[in-house]
Amino acid sequence: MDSSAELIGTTHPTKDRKITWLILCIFFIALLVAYYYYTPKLTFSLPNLHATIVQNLCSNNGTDTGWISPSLYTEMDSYLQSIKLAQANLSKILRAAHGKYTIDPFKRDYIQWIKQNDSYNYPYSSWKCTNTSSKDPDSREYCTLINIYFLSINNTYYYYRDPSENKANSRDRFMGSHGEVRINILDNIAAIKQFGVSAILTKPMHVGGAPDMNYAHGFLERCGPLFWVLAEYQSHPSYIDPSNLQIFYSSNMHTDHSNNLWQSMKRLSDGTYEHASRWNKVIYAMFSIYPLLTYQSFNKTTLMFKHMVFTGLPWKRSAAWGIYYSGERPLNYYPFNMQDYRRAYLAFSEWILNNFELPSKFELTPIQKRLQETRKSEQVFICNGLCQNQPIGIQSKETTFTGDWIVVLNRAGAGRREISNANKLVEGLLAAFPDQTNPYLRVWPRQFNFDDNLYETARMARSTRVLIGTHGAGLSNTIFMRPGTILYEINPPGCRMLSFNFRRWAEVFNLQHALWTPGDTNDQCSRDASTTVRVDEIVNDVINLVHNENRYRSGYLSRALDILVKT
Ligand SMILES: *[C@@H]1O[C@H](CO)[C@@H](O)[C@H](O)[C@H]1NC(C)=O
Ligand SMILES: *[C@@H]1O[C@H](CO)[C@@H](O)[C@H](O)[C@H]1NC(C)=O
Ligand SMILES: *[C@@H]1O[C@H](CO)[C@@H](O)[C@H](O)[C@H]1NC(C)=O
Ligand SMILES: *[C@@H]1O[C@H](CO)[C@@H](O)[C@H](O)[C@H]1NC(C)=O
Ligand SMILES: *[C@@H]1O[C@H](CO)[C@@H](O)[C@H](O)[C@H]1NC(C)=O
Ligand SMILES: CC(=O)N[C@H]1CO[C@H](CO)[C@@H](O)[C@@H]1O
Repeated sequence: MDSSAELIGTTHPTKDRKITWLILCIFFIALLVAYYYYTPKLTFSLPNLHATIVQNLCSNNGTDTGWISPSLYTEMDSYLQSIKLAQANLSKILRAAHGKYTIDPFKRDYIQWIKQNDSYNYPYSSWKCTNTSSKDPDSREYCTLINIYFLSINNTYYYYRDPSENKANSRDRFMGSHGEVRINILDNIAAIKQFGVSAILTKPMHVGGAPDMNYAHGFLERCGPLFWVLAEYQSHPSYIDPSNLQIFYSSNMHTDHSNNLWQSMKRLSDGTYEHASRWNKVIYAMFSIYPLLTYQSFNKTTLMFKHMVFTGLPWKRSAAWGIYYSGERPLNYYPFNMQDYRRAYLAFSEWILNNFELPSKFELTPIQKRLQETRKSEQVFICNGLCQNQPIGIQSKETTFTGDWIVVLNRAGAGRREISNANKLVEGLLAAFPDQTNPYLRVWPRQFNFDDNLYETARMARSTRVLIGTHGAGLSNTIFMRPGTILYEINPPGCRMLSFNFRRWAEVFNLQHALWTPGDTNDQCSRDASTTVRVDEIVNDVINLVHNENRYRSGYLSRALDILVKT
């Protein structure tokens, strides 16, 4: 039976029914009005877009959950709390705030002087190696050696063997991050005694070769694995305690990168060294609060290293070289599984962001938090080509890297690997994403290039949602982009295969990857050539990718967080 008929009853059926309907209608209208006025509104308002055709990104038809799923938001929050706790008491010399950073003086208590007249009893040496998860013999283990003597006059290391040590277990070769290091075994210390030990280096000393000055190789393939293995060595998988580590470049720094190495290093009056390049200098200050030493730091004296740390060859741990690349890089393996790489580079990038006091990849901006708390999706207006392509709002002269950006990365004027019509591409994107006041996603209003200021670079990349750029070292900065954001790679005609490299990095960094390249497989690839892009194709791709980012966001972030905290 119809329940309304039952309610209405039996007297004066027609008139009563009309009145009842009227009352019900008024009641519902009142409800609607009340709802309209009393529902809390977001305090930012969206522009009035009469007469323009726009796509409203991600209207989820009332099933909004916020910027990401509520459960993930909670998980991310507890991750952030735990990191804060774990790292609260680490001593550091890097200070960052309000868009600037400074490096405090290095600590000096790494060296203990021995007076020649002191009776010094020469302790025995020892060694211990621990296997890593790599199966490659050259990076299978990291080793700690205790009490190693060093004649800096001729750059020779000595292991003073305890008579009780099993000679069959003795070892005189260890793999450093730059190659093999030979340690001479001594059963009689007289050879050292004649010179006399003048100082003891008390901190664990990582022994390695020269840094690679190429940003992609140096930053991703040297520093990345260095972070990874030192964090493992110190048993804190997501950070390094810089008060418990010093770095020493052995004589291999001479041969590692031809003769020009010393140009990138500056010798200070006390024999310690400093990196000349900004990015190396600042990353060094994250690794250690003690000064950088080389085999030329010791004025030809004899010393003892209390702890030396050998970490195996780092490029055997690099995630990049999955295919044999025309003989230039004959490194055709991935010794670890993908999850290990994802975890290692995620931890590396989080560690750098944290050192710079920049927001973690798992931290929402204030405006994203507001969306989260009010359970609204962001709204980004996309002009699909039919609307008047007028930028809305003031054309941003933004130079603070705080929003979320679509960025065209280009080395304008460099003469190699350029996008020749990058300005047209920026204009096309501005027309498609016309709202320059949108607090969620905007187009960086001109071409962008990174420089060697790692702080600014990390800040900008952390705020980039879509990075469009040609194959090159600048794409290394995608390491700072949030999981699920997009690397849009552009390669010159015929150079589709070049993408193997940054495509692989994008996978390692938990990003989405897209590729645009003109021409076909018969074109000769000239990898430094300029590329003229078809703007409408790229703009269309970007519109789709921005939709995808929104759809996949919770999934990517949640996987990344699982990798980081549950392994
Ligand atoms: C940090 O240091 C403070 C003061 O010494 C101490 O109370 C606190 O427990 C330490 N926190 C951690 C996480 O070690
Ligand atoms: C070491 O001791 C000798 C004799 O006691 C003394 O003549 C000499 O000056 C001392 N050397 C140093 C460096 O203190
Ligand atoms: C490390 O692995 C190698 C090769 O699998 C093995 O021979 C060696 O005993 C292992 N060392 C340790 C300390 O587990
Ligand atoms: C370094 O000097 C010591 C002491 O004179 C000598 O025994 C050793 O053979 C030298 N090492 C090299 C590699 O020349
Ligand atoms: C080397 O010489 C410099 C300058 O005299 C001095 O400051 C430094 O302590 C010396 N280092 C060693 C290890 O003797
Ligand atoms: C019921 C409802 O509001 N449906 C809308 C859901 O979103 C799509 C795409 O924005 C609209 O086309 C539907 O009308």
